[in-house]
Amino acid sequence: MINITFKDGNQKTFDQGVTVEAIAKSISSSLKKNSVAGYVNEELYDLNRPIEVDAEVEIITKDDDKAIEVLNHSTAHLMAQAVKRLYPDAKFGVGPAIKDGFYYDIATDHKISEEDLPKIEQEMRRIIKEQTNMEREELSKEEALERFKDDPYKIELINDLDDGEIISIYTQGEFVDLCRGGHVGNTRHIKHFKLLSVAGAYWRGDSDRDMLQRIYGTSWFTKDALDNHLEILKERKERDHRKLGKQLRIFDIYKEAGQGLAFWLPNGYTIRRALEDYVYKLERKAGYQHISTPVLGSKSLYQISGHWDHYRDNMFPVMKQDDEEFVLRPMSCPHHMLVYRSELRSYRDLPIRYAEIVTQHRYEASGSLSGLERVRAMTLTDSHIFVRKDQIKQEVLAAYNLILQAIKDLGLDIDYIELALRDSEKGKFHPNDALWDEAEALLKELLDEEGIEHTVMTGEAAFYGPKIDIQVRTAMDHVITMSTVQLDFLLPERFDLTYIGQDGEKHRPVVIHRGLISTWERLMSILLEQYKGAFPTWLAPTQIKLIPVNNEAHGEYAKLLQDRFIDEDFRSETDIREEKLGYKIRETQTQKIPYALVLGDHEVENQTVTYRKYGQKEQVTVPLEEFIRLIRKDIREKSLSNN
Ligand code: TSB
Ligand code: ZN
Repeated sequence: MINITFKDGNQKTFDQGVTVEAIAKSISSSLKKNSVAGYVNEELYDLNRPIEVDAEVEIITKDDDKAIEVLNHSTAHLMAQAVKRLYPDAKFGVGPAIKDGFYYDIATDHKISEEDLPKIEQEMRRIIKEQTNMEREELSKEEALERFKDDPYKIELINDLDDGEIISIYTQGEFVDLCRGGHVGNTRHIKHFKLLSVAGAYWRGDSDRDMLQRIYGTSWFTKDALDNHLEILKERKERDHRKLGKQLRIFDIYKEAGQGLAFWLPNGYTIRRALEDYVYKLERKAGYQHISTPVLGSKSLYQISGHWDHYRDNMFPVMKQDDEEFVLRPMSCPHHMLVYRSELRSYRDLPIRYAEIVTQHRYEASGSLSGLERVRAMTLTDSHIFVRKDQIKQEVLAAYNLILQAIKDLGLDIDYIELALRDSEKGKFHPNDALWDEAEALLKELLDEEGIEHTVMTGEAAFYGPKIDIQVRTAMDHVITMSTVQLDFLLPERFDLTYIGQDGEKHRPVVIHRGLISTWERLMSILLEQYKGAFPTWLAPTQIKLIPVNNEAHGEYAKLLQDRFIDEDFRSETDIREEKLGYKIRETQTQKIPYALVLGDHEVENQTVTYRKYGQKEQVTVPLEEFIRLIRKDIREKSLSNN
């Protein structure tokens, strides 16, 4: 007999070899039904793994977060078994549970396509019906190497384990897999799953090694939960900026031109220019001065700033010409430091706020590139603000509030605010602890004083100082940084920046780096996803589409309106193609154009327009002048009524 202690302190004795499932059953049949796995002395146990000694047991039920992971991991095994049956040459890499799903990496001569997935699912269902147990066995390293001698990937994984570590394997019918464990014990517990996609994945993420085929899937405890998740995935796909950007002709990326280099197409570039106008105006009102500096900088400039020491991995290599060495700038801060230093500054001059829409280049790993979200050539709504120490808080706050204003004007959702601090990782951060302590304390204080809710992240600071990042969630459920305010005591020192104080002495200013609404590239990815491609009128590339019912009879009126709209600075186009009216109207919907105007006899006679607003069913007829007032108001107020 063994003694089992539960979390609440209750104790019970069982036969040696009792399973989590049996323990659950002894408590209640509903608990048995809901049990998925267990923690036995804090080790994750399969539902059917025998417990041999006295232990503390915590039963994991379907409601626990861990349960969905166990289920998905078990489903990965099930899938591997099915794949092996269908493609007997298959060898397996790793097959973990991931957020809301699982994957398994597979090496087989058969090129797995999306069309194969239903076949694999069918085989999985067959194995579920067979009610196959997932049996655990523990082996020594030698035994394990012998067992998997035909499987080079598993051999490599086994060899990587520490000597003396217990190696567990799982037998599931004819299929054997190397695994730490945490399974539902029998394939019959797996019910509601779907295989989603196939992608290439390098063995161990190393591009010099074999390319395996990775099948993604998802598994749930109820049909409702599965359906709900599939609906979310479908929605996500539709919102994915890479898809929308192509469909709406916003941007494109051409392999021939290079990875991570985005091209702005006419629609995208129109939006970008509207955003540019907006940013310049917003910053002028907030006391910023605009400057423009070169995309190249000398290597020595980046040695002075510290980028060369701490940021080189993100920089493209040096270009040598004559006896000069240049780099493509990854940031503009050094340039702005030079502009500050070019004049004698007095305490009365501060704060000085230099803003620039900065084109810069960063070497980002090819695997991390993702549409417009992470690129290698980018243009940032940047600023460097030079302040006295007594001005830090007020200026950080002003920069932060300006960011909030811009985000509000754009109607964007923030996920959370992050305070990014340094950690002890060598080389990543400048080593002057005193400067770090002061800067970090200041930002913390400010966030607390202002009652700004935030999450603290260590190790995410810039190399020159801590930052407040404004995070958003992408359609693919990644969190990315949109806006940033960064406090920097370092660069002023490295560039020996000074101002003359009231006391007539030289003092050191402090720099605030501010990214207003990210780079145009990342911002566009966020806008596309959050607007689902339907831009508010003030940003829409085409705001108004004019559709004469009959070119001959109504074309002249269309031309009159078109000219009038151009005078009003509205972006309007006339569709005179030989297409059916219904087709033209439908197209304005797929192109997500805010206003579609159908012009017929009635409109010509009465000098009216009949318009249909994007996403609305009904048509409205109003006098021309009233329509013009309506559009002006829509643009001026940056109304979000298309969303
Ligand atoms: C704010 N020197 C500061 C600047 O003064 C700076 O460059 N900070 S940064 O490194 O955090 O970058 C600013 C913003 O650029 C980020 O917050 C992010 O929104 C955007 N960004 C960074 N890397 C990329 C990339 N690879 N692709 C697209 N946008 C990016
Ligand atoms: Zn900067």
